Amino acid sequence: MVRHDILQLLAAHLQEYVSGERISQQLNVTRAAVWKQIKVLKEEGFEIEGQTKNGYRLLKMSLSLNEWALKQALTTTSLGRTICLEDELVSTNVRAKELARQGGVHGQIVLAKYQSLGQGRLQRQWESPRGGLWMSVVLRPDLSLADASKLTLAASVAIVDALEELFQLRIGIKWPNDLVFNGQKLAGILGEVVGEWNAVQTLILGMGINVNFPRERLSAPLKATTLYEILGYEVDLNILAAAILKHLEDKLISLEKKEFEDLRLSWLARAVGLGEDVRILQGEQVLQGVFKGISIDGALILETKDGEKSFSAGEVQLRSKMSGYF
Ligand code: BT5
Repeated sequence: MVRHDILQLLAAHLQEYVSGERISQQLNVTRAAVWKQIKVLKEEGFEIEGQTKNGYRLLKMSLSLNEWALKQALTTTSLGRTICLEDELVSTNVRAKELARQGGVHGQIVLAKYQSLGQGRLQRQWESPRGGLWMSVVLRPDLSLADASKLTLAASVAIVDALEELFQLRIGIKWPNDLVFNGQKLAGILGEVVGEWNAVQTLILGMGINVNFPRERLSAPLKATTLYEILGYEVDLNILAAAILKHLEDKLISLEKKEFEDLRLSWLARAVGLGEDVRILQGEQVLQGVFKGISIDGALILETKDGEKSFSAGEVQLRSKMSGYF
């Protein structure tokens, strides 16, 4: 893609002028075509100065999603090596499922700058304004069905690790996979199996993180926050996506080697409400007990007055005291 080639050239000479003539000769396109692509890059958020005499100078990379910038940031071997980035999609999970059915490769990712109908679990909606990281990964892991369910836990920990690594933030995990900061939801995960439940070959892991936008872009009743609210500045979505994918890939490799203990411990270290009195909603039923931990297969362990019980994700909802049990 000519636009990416121009970017490559400018980035190789960051802060320096590269003449329009040189770009057009090197890439074998007209000066007018160069000018047109530079204009698009500026619209995408790249700060590029243009001078008739000296040419173009890249002053600052864009913070918004860009395929070329994401590829530069990636340090993975399988995840994110094939990228589908759209300006707008109904839902990245929906597109990822389509791609998976058409034979999409393991590790392929789907991103959208805006989702018109982002999905949460159980037919709930996920609000997805511009500036967020809305990403789905197509996974064809070498895992059994039971182990595949651990991938949503792996995704939670991967996001938490990436946020800590990049911004020294400590994010809590509310079982099974809500990421929260001061009791407000920052990110959510939607894992879906493509095809038959008893023959998992493909899993779609959708991750939604509220990043570069103010809280007001989300509807008022939500107990939600954004990274922008927490940090007070905007961050590079490409670097964030790449960091998450790297952490996720490492965890996936451990799971494929049947190593779950590290993941379970990392998850527990961040768990909200651990050791506390919680309520579990199972349809209409409410159970009370102490949140003891998670089992080897990722189920929540509750100590009730009738003894220990375990619940798998999807089946129940957790309500902690901190969130006023709701
Ligand atoms: C989730 O569902 O938390 C999973 C969200 C997954 C979203 C990603 S984005 C990329 C990929 N493509 C998709 O279409 N989806 C995935 P759940 O636990 O059911 O939470 C949904 C509930 O969170 C909603 O009912 C709202 O109450 C609340 N909510 C909706 N949008 C939110 C937002 N942006 N931030 C915080 N809370 C939100």
